[in-house]
Amino acid sequence: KGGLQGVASQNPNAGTIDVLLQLADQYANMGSEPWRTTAYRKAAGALKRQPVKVNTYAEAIVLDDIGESTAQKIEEIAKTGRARKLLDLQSDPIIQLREAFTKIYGVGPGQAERWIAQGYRTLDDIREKAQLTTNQKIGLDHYDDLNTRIPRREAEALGAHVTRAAREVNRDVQLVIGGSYRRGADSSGDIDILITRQGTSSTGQLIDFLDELVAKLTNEGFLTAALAAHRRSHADDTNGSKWQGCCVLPQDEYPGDGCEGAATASNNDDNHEWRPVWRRIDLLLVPESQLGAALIYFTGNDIFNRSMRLLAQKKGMRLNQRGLYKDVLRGRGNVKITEGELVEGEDERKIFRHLGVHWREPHERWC
Ligand code: DCP
Ligand code: MG
Ligand code: MN
Repeated sequence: KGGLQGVASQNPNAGTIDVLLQLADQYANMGSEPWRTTAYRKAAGALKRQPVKVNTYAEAIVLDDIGESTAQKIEEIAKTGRARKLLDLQSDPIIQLREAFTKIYGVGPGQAERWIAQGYRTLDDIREKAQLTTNQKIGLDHYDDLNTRIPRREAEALGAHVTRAAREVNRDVQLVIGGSYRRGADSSGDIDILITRQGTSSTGQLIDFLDELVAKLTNEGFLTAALAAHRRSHADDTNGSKWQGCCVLPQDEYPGDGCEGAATASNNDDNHEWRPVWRRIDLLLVPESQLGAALIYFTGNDIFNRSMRLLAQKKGMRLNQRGLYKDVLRGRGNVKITEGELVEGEDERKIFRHLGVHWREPHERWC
């Protein structure tokens, strides 16, 4: 992650936001002090909403979502163009190593830490000596590709390819590209595709379709690997309704013309020779009755989602990727006892309305 992620570069705080997001990413990789990641991301969101440049501690501290230490950072970045803390973190060799290891798909901060403790110092050490899961092997074999962001035009073409294939399997399915793409990002880390069909009320009604679609796309070479689903929190359990893997856009479908388009789109290769670029893809089955809630969840971003769930909780309701529920019985420690009664699942706008918040277009949901 990191970088400007779709922040219009004419935003007066774009430079500060970029440094704050890099700090957030650093702390995310470190695994310790996770609240700092949240704090920096929220502060970046607060700055994004400002029409003028925030230059001083005093100007920053009065904004929602910005605390003392972050306000100090904002003044430092606005004045010097950088944050000392970030430079310190970036120049620490162990931190660099941790970052290099966690950039392997399927490797979290804990795994990276263990490998460092075992004395591994390079990706080659990992390749030769570490015990790797299937996902980690794929992540290591396609390290550069999977760490390159997908330009918006390529994401569009990937979505079009999957949509075409899906329609060939079943004319009645509808596909929506969600995730950062739906929020309008210039580039995405992966591509998230929601798949639904009119009249469906459970993912079971779509499973056969998914099997057929995955088989078709695999046979034609578009899908290049299936990733083992990682364990999710039980609250999020999607029970086989999510398929995660890798894909490659065929050369002649790259936006632009032929080889040149492909080379620019994948931003490597000086000699303009085409080579397949592996991308991460998530296919998400969504029954029509849950489409609105799923659209909210899979559009994100994750911080926007968290605040929507919190808001629901404050109003005695519960929001998850299946719907908005009321009369949820909670016991000690806010543990939910009953699922509650479904208020709305199908219509995204109605969910906003029931929560009493004004509608926010996907591109306004950066936090
Ligand atoms: N999501 C969430 N909480 C998480 C992970 C994901 O709420 N811990 C939701 C919000 C995300 C969406 O799922 O927007 C898709 O997840 P991605 O990891 O694909 O994130 P994005 O698509 O937003 O960004 P990227 O460009 O990195 O893929
Ligand atoms: Mg995504
Ligand atoms: Mn995803």
